[in-house]
Amino acid sequence: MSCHKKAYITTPIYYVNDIAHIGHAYTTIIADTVARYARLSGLDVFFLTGTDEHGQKIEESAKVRGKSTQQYADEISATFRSLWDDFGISYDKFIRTTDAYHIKGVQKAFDTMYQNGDIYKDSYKGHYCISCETFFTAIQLVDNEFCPECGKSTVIVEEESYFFRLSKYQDALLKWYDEKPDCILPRSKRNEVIRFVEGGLMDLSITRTSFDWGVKLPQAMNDPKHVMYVWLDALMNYVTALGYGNDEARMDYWPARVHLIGKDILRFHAIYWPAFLMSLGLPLPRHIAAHGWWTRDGEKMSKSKGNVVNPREIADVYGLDNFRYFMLREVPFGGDGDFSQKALIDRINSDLGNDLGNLLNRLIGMSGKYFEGRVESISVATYYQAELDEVHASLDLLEPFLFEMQIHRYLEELWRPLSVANKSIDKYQPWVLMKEGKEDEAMALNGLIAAILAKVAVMLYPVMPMVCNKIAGSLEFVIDNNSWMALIKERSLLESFTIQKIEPLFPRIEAPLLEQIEPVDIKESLKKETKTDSKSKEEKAEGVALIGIDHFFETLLKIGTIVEAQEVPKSKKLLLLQVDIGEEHPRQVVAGIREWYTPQTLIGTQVCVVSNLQPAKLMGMKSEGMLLAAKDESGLSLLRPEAPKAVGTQVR
Ligand code: ME8
Repeated sequence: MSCHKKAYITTPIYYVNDIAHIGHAYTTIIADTVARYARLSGLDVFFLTGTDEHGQKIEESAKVRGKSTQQYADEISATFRSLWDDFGISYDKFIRTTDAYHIKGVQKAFDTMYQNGDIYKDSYKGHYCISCETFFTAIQLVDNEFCPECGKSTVIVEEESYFFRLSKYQDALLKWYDEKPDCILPRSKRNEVIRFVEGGLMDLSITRTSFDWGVKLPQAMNDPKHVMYVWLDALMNYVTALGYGNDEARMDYWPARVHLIGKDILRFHAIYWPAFLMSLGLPLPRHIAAHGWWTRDGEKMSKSKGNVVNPREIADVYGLDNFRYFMLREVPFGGDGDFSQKALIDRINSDLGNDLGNLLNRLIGMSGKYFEGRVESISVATYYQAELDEVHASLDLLEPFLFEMQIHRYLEELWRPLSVANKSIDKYQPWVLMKEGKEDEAMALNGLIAAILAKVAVMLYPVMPMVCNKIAGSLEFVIDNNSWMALIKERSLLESFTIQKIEPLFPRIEAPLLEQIEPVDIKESLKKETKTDSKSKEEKAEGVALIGIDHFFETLLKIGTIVEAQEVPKSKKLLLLQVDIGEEHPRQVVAGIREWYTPQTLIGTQVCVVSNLQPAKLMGMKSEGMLLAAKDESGLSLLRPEAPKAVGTQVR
């Protein structure tokens, strides 16, 4: 270890009202990358993630699903945790705001703020958005009713409440932004925050009485009808995870090196959180880094559109490391990004396949052909000092990019050494060197390429850990703090070694591997459209397109019998079915029903099949039809004839 400086890195704690999507994965993967780099460089890292489980929104989500709030929170929290585990996220602690130590820590904080004169009781009347768990003033509302953040309807809430003296901290906050210009990253975002604070801060209502699912006030307050505002509860996780209010054992990790968040929650982190910390007498975090928003194929992701990108599905099909690389390389930190398979495939084929994977293949080829796989570095500096200098100049620039969250620039700069390597092969042409009897020069060229690949693998490891370990394995070294010191800081080359042949790392992808949006989501959106209306019949007739009978009969629905069923490997959602609909061969149907049916219970049963649908590919498998099904809160049911019907019978 070069030193034992501490680095505390956090993600937001995610609400348990939904399962993880690409946006959550993005924040977590950035944090994981920073944590991995910090460890590699010898820092003593503590990396925190977790789930945010209190508040009215979650109480309501549980109710809708007919579950107890705790049971519901347990289930969804576990899905986040297992996704991060499956993704190899290197977190040191996973906090849940329903954990007893957290609750105790939040109560301690409330008590301290109260003792410091920063909390007082009053009554509150305001427009409240349950979805955002935020009060708004009348002028902030859209059309006098709707939430300016999410567009949903707000409700008027009048209740007794405790308030935090946020207004008292206005000047201190402005001073902080001024003195620490990189406290908010990217720096452009800092101006937004400053403008907001300069506009004047109102005291903040920090308790609620209208629901129960939250942290109670400390016993000493003797006011049992209040629960704490979910953001006070949630933000405190960053210190309760270190033992604040309990054994305080890990409080020496505080202050955080960086809180990674999305831009949607910047205000809470850049205004409320430092004000709370000042009230508690704790130091302020070094950076609050807010990234931008992901859309899909140019559209906002939403469940009703059925276009939410499932990170597990993408990682399964395209490779986790490739997905990580894509997300971090594709958008400048702070900017919005668009997810499309095309953009992902381009990155894999071009940056990864052509520039990186191919270079390793070339080295394996050259060293195998001329030197039986031996690679020696002794004469590299003799022949290729200029190339080495260029490579090291690039590598020296990298670390600050990473710690300032300019990860796209980090990756961009990291590709320069690869380009030096690829160009050197073209320029010095080892086959010509060999022909001219300059074996020493050719060997040194291989040594140069190997050194560049090794250095790039070390620095790329935080972004693509599995791939880089494979590259290191092929070059017979191990990526750790020692090799980071030697190859990056001390500019060493590799020792002599025999290269290990490995399979190509990035096989070329010719066409999108996923072709269809999950049918379940489409039904979900139809269900929503029909549910939300309290409108008159006329309005309804206008809103829903009526179709003629001929139009309906364009859809050929047929009764089929499932003759074979099996699970689709690596997919939690899909089953692969063969359905006999009275044709010469059964139809192959890939159906997103695995959560509700096992293959054994399906074989021999009848279903209703859309038989004239254009074939689609799902997880690389052809699907030649779709099953009709209905899904509500209690699950999904296939539609079947009431009594058995001959296969191929038309449904009309
Ligand atoms: O806000 N693009 O939790 P949350 C990019 N519990 N990032 C996205 C995204 C998208 N489309 N959608 C979500 C909360 N995110 C609170 C946090 S912290 C003390 C409490 C990411 O489940 C992004 O990081 O709504 C955003 O900040 C976070 O998910 C919000 O997650």
